[in-house]
Amino acid sequence: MKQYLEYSNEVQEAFAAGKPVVALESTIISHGMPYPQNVQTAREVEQIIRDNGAVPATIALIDGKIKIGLSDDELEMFGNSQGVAKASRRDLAYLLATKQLGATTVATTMIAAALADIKIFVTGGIGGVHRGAETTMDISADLEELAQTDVAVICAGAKSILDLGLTLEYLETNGVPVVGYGTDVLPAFFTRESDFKLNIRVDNPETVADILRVKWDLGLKGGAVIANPIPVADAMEKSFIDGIINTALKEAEEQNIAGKDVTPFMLGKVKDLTEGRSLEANIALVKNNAVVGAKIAVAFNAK
Ligand code: PSU
Ligand code: MN
Repeated sequence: MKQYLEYSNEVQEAFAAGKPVVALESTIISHGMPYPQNVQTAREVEQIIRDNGAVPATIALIDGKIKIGLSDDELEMFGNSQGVAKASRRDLAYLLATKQLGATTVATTMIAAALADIKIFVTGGIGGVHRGAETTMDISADLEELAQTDVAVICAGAKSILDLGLTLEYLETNGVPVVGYGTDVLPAFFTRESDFKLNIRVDNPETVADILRVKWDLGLKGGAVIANPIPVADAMEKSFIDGIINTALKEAEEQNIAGKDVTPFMLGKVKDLTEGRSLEANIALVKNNAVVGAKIAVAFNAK
């Protein structure tokens, strides 16, 4: 297995020194944001993680290897490449065997992090159960991964392009803890709140680390969702973003968008329809998650 993993110098040194490491995904770079904001944001997020006492490991598939940490040149090349494949669990072996550039989703980043023994992973939002899933069966592989792979995902909840209620039901069925970080309700990515109450609220990184430790000590397989609301100053108006999402959903249906293209299509449409405001919110919430994720990694590492 080790032959497929390649570590950056920084990550290697972090492991040798026993420092906490935080995984970062790369679909957000290739499919979630346009160049050059994607590379700039990725760099800034990495620096925030360093500033908060942990070491960043951005994960991507390059030349037949699962990269655990990218060099500056690799990040630039990756963020500026056209046609990077979106790599979910099903695509991983194919993309490595054929040495293609692959962007890791939440699911695949969790797989890679677990292989590298990284327990804490920061991103923007997770995939989930799509609206209309009762007929399309479109349920993100992210949820199945959370059910089985021991990595905690710090995110700003999930976008209401999804059916948030069904997403929570799915996570509950699969025994995945959803921790509200300083919130009693599931955050909805662009907004701090949704109609869905959570049953775990934690207000500090140490308690999150304690929960993760106990869960995995008990052999309770699977991940956890740490849902951290977007900062107040960056949050969008609920009625505004709901309207945009409904328009985007209609367009996706009219254009028969399906399968792995649904989420990137929706993300792109929402960005266009908000004239870039959603991109700013997206960048702000990922940075906010990086602060919290690094603190959780530090606390987890101290146990
Ligand atoms: N949601 C976001 N931003 C993202 C994604 C989801 O708000 O960038 C990306 C993540 O990489 C996530 C993937 O793992 O989309 C989910 O894709 P799908 O719904 O096809 O499983
Ligand atoms: Mn899907």
